[in-house]
Amino acid sequence: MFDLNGQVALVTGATHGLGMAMADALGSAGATLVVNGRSSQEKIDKAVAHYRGQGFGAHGYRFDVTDEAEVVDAVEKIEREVGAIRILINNAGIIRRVPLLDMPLEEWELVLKTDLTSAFIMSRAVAHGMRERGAGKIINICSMMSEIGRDTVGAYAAAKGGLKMLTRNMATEWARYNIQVNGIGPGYFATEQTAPIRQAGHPFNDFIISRTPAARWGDPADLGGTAVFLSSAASDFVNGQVIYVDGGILATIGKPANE
Ligand code: GCO
Repeated sequence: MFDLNGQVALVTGATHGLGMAMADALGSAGATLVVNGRSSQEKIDKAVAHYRGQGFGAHGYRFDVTDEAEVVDAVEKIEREVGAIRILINNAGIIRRVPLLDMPLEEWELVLKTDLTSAFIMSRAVAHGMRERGAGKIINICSMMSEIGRDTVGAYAAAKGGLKMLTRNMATEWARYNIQVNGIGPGYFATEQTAPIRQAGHPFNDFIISRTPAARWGDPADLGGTAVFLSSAASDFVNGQVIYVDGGILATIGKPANE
């Protein structure tokens, strides 16, 4: 039930980080991978070589997930050149750590467009074909910030909170077409995005370790199993759920520093 052989999986933002880790897991389960990047063809080519180096079928396409015309063209090209997209993981995203009182409107709009509107654009572009074929899997990469906030990530939290509700509404409208739409909410993972707050001795690093019951940062490979589950027949009756892969941080208020 976890076999993805013969299925085409489009993972956005999979030239590095969590997207690459999830794509690796889907490739290991047999999926043919399609990865995208926005800017650097070199990065895309390097990522495709990484996947092909593991024996996975892999193809790279350069397009901007926030540009609907580019997305519609890319989906049409992918489905003509590689095959029908059965699995979409909306992973591409950015973060800007700026207090709300200081955040320029342009920055706010960039985060919302990249982290939330892109999922609407991408999912709608692939869902038409999934509805016609009577099957599909869409996974939106949410965040712990879909549930809680913290200083300086207000735009990101608003986008990720919206993405959780968009996931539920996509599930509401598309489950009848046998399209399962769900989310994954990563906790704190060791990636490029969190590198600035993971520096040894950085107060945030110590804080996260103390607030996480598993007492460690997530390893991107920790997301693979959940990504395969939500991409496979094992989740055919799962709709509108966000699975938090967070080491338990959302389950607890934490404990006093001296305990
Ligand atoms: C931050 C982090 C978080 C993580 C992740 C948590 O600045 O607090 O970047 O936002 O990236 O999204 O789920």
